[in-house]
Amino acid sequence: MRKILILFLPIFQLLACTHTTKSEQTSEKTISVPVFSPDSAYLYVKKQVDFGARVPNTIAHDACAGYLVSKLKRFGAEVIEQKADLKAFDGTILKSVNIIGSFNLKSETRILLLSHWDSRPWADNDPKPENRKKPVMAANDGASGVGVLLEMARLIGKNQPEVGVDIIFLDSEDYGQPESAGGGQSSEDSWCLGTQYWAQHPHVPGYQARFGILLDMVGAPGATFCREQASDYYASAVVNAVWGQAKSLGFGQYFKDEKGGAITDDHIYVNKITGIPTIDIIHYDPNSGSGFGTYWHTTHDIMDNVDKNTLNAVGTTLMHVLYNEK
Ligand code: AHN
Ligand code: ZN
Repeated sequence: MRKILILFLPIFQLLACTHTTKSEQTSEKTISVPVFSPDSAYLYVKKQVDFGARVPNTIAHDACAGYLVSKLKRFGAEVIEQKADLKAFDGTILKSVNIIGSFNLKSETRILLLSHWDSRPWADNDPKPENRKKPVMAANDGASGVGVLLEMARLIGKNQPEVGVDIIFLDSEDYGQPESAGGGQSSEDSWCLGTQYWAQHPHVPGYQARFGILLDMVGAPGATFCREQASDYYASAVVNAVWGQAKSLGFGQYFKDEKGGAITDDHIYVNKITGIPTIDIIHYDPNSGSGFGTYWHTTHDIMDNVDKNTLNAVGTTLMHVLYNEK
């Protein structure tokens, strides 16, 4: 019981206050939330895309890893590059690197922020068959979440929240077995290889965090984020806190208080293996064929599909969540 109280009390505290401005009055003191810059986040997304598709075992992938590491270091994070040779469903060995940036290591209270940074090697959902073996530029499906987290890292480095923060850019999420290759249920674990590795070999043995938040496809114009089902199963208090914060900031049109899909994504392995209650903020449109938008896993996942307003809704919401934690 004690453990549960420790885990959830701050989230309830956070739910108890509503705020729309930068400075927030609580019973104890004023909380100042640094202002998220959507322009800056957008540039961080574009910069990744400019390397080309960040498919494991390619030059663009290595170059982008170097960029992400140097950015986190420049923002003042302690950075660990967790390298691993991971075996894909087709036997390919993926030279993977999870990039971990930590702030305020003295704090035992940790918040975990996650996004995958790799690109899918095949645009297997492309309407044109001749495009289906081309890689995905992954502006939204990858770079958008990383761009939001880089902008958060920039702000955290200048003005730390009370809690410690670990940002992980996860590799080899999107090398999952194409549906055309068959495999059924057994292919589920072909996704999220970098996360599976990290959860089994955390950068700090026995690593724990108060909660985790995964960002996946958080840049599309007019994106909708529904309550993803595994997030609600493992971490409904975190979903409530984030969706509540978004609504009070005026971002309710993005964060829909509706049931979403049940999605195999990085948060599943974090929840199952580490026990850290972790949610997925993922664009989900129940009316589109795949649920993830028409550009998903096509050659059209390019910068045209990234909107500063959506990046801002997600980044601003998460800044308020983070700076209200004690
Ligand atoms: C599946 O397609 C099984 N899960 C979605 C995970 C994903 C892929 N997120 C981005 N790309
Ligand atoms: Zn993908």
